[in-house]
Amino acid sequence: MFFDNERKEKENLYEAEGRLPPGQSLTLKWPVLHEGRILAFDPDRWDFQVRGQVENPLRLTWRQFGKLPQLRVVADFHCVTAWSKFDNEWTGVPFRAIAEMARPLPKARHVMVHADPGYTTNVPLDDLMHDNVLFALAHAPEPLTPEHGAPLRLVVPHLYAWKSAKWVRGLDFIEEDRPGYWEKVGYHMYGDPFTEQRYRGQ
Ligand SMILES: Nc1nc2c(c(=O)[nH]1)N[C@H]1C(S)=C(S)[C@@H](COP(=O)(O)O)O[C@H]1N2
Ligand SMILES: [Mo]
Repeated sequence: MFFDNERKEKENLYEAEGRLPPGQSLTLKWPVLHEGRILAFDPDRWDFQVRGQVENPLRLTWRQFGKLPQLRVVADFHCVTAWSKFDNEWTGVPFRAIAEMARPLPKARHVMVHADPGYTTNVPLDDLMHDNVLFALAHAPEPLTPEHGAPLRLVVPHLYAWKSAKWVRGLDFIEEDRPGYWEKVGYHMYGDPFTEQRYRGQ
């Protein structure tokens, strides 16, 4: 944390610049937030599956996933519980690389993201195609830690962090939007932090 007055000043400045979304506070620490327990990672049993409205459904092993091209993204991270963490450096596999392999059909408009342990979240396909959306393997300078989603987490920087599924295991390309884990209990279907799309009915 910054010292309180110094932090407030920075927050006001960042909000005025349009970088800190309304109602958010800056944190230097990185809180850990999730439901359920962290499963042990077994590289021999782990897989990543892509199904639904795609020409080419996929099942990738950990070894295969590790051979995919990687990129580096620096992005801010906004949690709906009102903290934002700036300048995260992520490296991992771009969503687009997976989409190119799976070849979504024209009728695929949304994606249900599947993650351990039974977590899901829905994101429009167009949003996942942004060039800073990736499956992160590292949060530089460290590899990703288990509590932050290792071995693999989705990162969707422009939406609230509940869309950035930790321990991600696969994607289901779908035609109609459907609510995921938090969306079913009232979180917003889209989750834009800059217009404070926190909960539904807002
Ligand atoms: N698999 C899984 N991913 C998840 C969650 C979860 O409960 N399970 N929680 C989400 C929520 S609500 C937030 S705010 C972020 C928090 O990420 P962090 O713990 O790395 O800060 O993870 C998201 N990804
Ligand atoms: Mo969250």
